[in-house]
Amino acid sequence: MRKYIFVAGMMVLALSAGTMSRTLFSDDFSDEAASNQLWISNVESVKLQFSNGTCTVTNTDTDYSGIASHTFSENDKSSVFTLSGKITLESASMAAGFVCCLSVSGAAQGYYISIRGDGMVGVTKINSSGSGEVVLSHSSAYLTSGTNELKVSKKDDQFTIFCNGHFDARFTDDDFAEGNIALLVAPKTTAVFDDILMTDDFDTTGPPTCFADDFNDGDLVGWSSFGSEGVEVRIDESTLRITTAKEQDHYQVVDLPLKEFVMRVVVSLHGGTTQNLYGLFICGTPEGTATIPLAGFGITGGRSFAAFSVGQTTLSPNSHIRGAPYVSSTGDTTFYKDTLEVIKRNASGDYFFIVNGDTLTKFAGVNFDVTGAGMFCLDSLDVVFDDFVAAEGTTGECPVRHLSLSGVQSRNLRIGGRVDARLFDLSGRLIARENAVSRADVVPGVYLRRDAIRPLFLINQQ
Ligand SMILES: [Ca+2]
Ligand SMILES: [Ca+2]
Repeated sequence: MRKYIFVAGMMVLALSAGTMSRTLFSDDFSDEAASNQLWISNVESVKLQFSNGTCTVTNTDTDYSGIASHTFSENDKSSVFTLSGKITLESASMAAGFVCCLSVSGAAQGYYISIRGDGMVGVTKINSSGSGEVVLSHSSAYLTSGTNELKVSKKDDQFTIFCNGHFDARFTDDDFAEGNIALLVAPKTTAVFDDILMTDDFDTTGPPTCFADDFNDGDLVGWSSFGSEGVEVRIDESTLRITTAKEQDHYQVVDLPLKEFVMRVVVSLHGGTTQNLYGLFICGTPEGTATIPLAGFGITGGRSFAAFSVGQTTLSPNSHIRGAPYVSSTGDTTFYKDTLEVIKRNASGDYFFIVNGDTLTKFAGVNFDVTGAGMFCLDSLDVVFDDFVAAEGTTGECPVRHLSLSGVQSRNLRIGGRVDARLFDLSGRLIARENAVSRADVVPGVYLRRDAIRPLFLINQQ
């Protein structure tokens, strides 16, 4: 027995030695005088204050982001690294983060990676002339309104961003291989930093391959949504309840790349019309257009179904569907449950729509790469969803997401033509909300246009 334990212990040691990383830099701000020597601000508008084991950085400039940088000696610079830290923002409009691969001779060139109080994540590359190029900017389902951990990992031209330990985004760029680091604060921002850590390893974690939610823990971490404003979406008795009014629709979506997959949900219609569809959908990422490519697999309370792309809906009746509640002659109401499944078995094949174990149809009308999946609900419906899973592969199995991030709200994004005019300036400020805006309404320049799932297009206006 003793021998066995010894051998097992040796194995653990060997394993951990293989994955050991070297710390290139760390500051938990527990020693104020030491921290004071590690960071430097070169502009009057950026002030650092060390207290309570944290570092508060305030940028009073109204137009420019500011940095407090740390300079490495040449030997300590690494082109492979993982940089992380905790950031607390005072308000939703503020933004802060890190600069990596920073060079401060001339303009402060490098990669500016930030999170904003309303859940946006952004990366801007600043070159030696000081001009910026937006690399990405989108909404993360894993940011909270409190303290967030932001992490960026780099190797060669590969960058991965994590929010609170969850994969958020990847980008590639090889302009700046290595450099210094900095704490980044947007204009008019106060941010509290803590536990800054930089190691010399690369985190190879990629996008998730599955997502499951039983809606038992009362929040919607990991979900985003789009559709109409004002839809009632809530956790109700360990289920997700969506109630739409007239002319409202709702799409509850998880950012998940899928090729061959199984998706499933249990759904129960509790009220509303028996004519309108609810069920599962998949979507892609729009390229240069305002419309999110989307395919739905839904049923109605009147026991019909449809597999459809936008604008091509035909309902077919099917008696395997249970549908709307039944009210007996004595006034007792029976609520039914329908299990909906969408299965895609190979990369070029059809999508099978299965209800309560019976394949109702196969659908071939999907001509986009699937980057999101979830549940939808058209207008005038009261629908209860439970036990959602979407998983790459053939098993349809995935651990229920056991995330609990206080303060996370399901983010309400917008779909379709209405998204088109959502223009942001380079610091991420919304400058046009509705589609009433025309190109003539904004001054020439570079803007961001955000779509609902994985935003962002650079628009060069003439
Ligand atoms: Ca600390
Ligand atoms: Ca449940």
